Amino acid sequence: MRGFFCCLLLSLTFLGSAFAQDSAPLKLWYTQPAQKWVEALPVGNGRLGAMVYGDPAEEVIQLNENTVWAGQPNRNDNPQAREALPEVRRLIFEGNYKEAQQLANQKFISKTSHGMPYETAGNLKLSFAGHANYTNYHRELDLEKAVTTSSYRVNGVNYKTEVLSSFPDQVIVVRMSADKPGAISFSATMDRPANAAVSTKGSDELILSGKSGSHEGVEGKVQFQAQARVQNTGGTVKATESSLHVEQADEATIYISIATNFNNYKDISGNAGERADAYLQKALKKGVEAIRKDHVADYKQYFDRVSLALGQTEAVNLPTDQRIAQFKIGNDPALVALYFQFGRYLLISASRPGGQPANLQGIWNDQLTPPWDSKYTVNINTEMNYWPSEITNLTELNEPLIQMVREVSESGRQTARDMYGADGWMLHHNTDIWRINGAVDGAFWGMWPMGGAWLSQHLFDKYAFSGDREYLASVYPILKEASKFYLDFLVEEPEHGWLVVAPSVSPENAPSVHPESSIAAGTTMDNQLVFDLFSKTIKAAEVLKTDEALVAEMKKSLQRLPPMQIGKWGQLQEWMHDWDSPEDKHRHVSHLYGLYPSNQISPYRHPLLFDAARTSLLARGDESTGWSMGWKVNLWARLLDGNHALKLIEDQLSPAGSEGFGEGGGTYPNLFDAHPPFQIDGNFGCAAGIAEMLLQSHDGAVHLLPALPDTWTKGSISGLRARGGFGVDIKWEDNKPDEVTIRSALGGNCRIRSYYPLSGKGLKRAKGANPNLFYQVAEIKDPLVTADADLKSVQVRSIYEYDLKTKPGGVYVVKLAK
Ligand code: FUC
Repeated sequence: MRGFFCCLLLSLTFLGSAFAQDSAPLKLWYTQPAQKWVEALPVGNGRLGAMVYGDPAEEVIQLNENTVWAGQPNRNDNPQAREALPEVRRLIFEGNYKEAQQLANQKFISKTSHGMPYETAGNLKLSFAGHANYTNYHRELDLEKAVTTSSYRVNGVNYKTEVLSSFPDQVIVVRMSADKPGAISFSATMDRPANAAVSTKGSDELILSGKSGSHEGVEGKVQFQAQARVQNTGGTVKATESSLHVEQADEATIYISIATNFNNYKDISGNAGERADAYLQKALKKGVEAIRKDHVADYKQYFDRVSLALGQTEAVNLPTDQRIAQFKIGNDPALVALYFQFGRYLLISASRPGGQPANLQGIWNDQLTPPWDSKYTVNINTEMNYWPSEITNLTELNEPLIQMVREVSESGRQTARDMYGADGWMLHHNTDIWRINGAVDGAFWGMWPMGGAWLSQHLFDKYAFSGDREYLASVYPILKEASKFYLDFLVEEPEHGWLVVAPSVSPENAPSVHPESSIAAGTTMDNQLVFDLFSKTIKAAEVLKTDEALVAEMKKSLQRLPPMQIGKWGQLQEWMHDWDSPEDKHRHVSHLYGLYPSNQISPYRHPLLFDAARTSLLARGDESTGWSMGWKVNLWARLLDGNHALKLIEDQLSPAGSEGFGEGGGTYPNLFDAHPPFQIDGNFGCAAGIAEMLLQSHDGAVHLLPALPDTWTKGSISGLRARGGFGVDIKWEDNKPDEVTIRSALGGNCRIRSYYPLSGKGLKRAKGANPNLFYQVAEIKDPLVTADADLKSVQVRSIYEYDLKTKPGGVYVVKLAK
């Protein structure tokens, strides 16, 4: 076996040098049914999710509906915080971090709930008697259609099952066919780990009804109903009390409709049964053919916007699980392209307008109490879920996130007032479907008042890519009120007189000088977040010509924020004091927020900070949790080091070691990211990072192929988006941009940055500052450098910069100068 494996690897390595044609279908496929949940294949329409096992004899289709959450509308602010705030600050400023943390645990952390879990809706189970021995098995997820198929042969008959989750029709459809009439016989039932009962209606419908669980003293009051109706051609269908029996049908389709009583985070007075029924009746009338056709068209309008080719080797002929197994040691660039597109697939399938944003597991969860409740952790994870949305051309899918931010901005006013005596709104490090804003889990993790600041960045960034003023006006009040919170909450620290956030933490990390307490003031990430929030709010106010007095106040505060600091080993300091240890391997790299997703650290404008950020990231190391590696792909892309970014992709695309909790992330056979266990953020983070290696637009110019790995010599990407309304396609050869197409939606100057000289109609050498307002970069303060800092100096590649005047709707082609 071992010999065979080595042999296979050798041949793959050899073939890798000559790329075959780039026409491998975008499919995940396998030669055996799923045995575990992380082998099953996900489908989703934003609201309804299913994990399809593809088992010929005992099929399981695990179901989700994204409003099935434990509990009911509730709040978890701890108003004792307000009185304790001055004392906690005093303790921090005196250096009594342990006591400060103890006090925060007593007075700030929620005394009620710590957030409700997202729950599975249940399972549809299908039994096919006599199908245990099958041949010719194949199972796949087609990313170009968003349909799973399993096919196999039993007793000379070829069977096929397709599953999809339709957004236009709001149902999941399971369609079974065979190449011989009367060959389809099975029984069907539904179940759930708890709190539900299955019954039948008529001869052909299963109904699973239940109520969500109670948790941490909050009674579960979400009612849900899942209906599964069989429609068969030929044969018969009969019902018992809790199951259906189909005999000798030619074809059978199961329409699955699920709904709850959830109206919004304050209101659960809807009628689950009526809703589920309405979707079902509509779908039945429409029929499976039309549902499938509309589903594929609806899905493709998003998916087809971007294509990526990195070249392919013989490895594309292997099943996906085997490709993952040998990715790190073989040569399979097409798996990177597949993983990138799978990330886009997951966002289209988990986040649709009108629904909930993708949670820690997107919408896919088979448990009642999943890891971290599968809620919204906003000190990195929720934001990471949306990193691909703009650059990979899926801007509409931000809507559920924006709506959630709108809602936590309403609910968080009370938190700002009751806990901190402050104006505006705020959020700590977690929220859930009830839009809780209180501090949870313990002060070490939860004493972080920055959730509002980080989430607000996404609201502005959507504008930065689209230039849509009407949209900006619609979210401006949220930015403004988030800023008002910090205007009230910032406090002068005694050493330098800087305005800082206190109490807070540098997410989930404590310095080695006092490892048991993370509580701090003026952490680097907090400073960067407040800088960005104020800068973006000011920009928005100026675009909208409003709030002059507020703008002036924010500008004043900006001057008083701490600068970034470079510490003794040349690192970017994570804390206000030089506490960093080069041995610290913590998964969070919060102080590097300024490098990515923010743009406060530029290779060309701030070489000292750029070097310091690099020193910090090198010390942190590569291998970590899935999401941490996804972040590091982006960070190495921003450090313009494509080879190191690819090394991180290799680490991330290695088989996940275990299903337990741990720091050793990787990828499961179904391409789901492993924290471990499964957490979807790493999928999204890495997909965004792959795009970031090919195109960047945060640093005053559209940078072509900023971090292309040496081994990706030839390839193409089309449909990426850059700030200021530019669409960008790039073909490259010999690692150089060969042909670049720019589509301008808004017009304006397009400044193009490249490591190689370019030519094209209208292309001029760049002069002075970029006049395009979307490319103005907020000025940061010069960093403070420790006197005896061990500074490293990194050579950054020299660049060519060009200006191209564009018109709205114009298309421009630029080529490598020959
Ligand atoms: C943060 C991370 C953990 C995990 C959790 C959901 O707390 O530190 O690694 O991802 O969120």
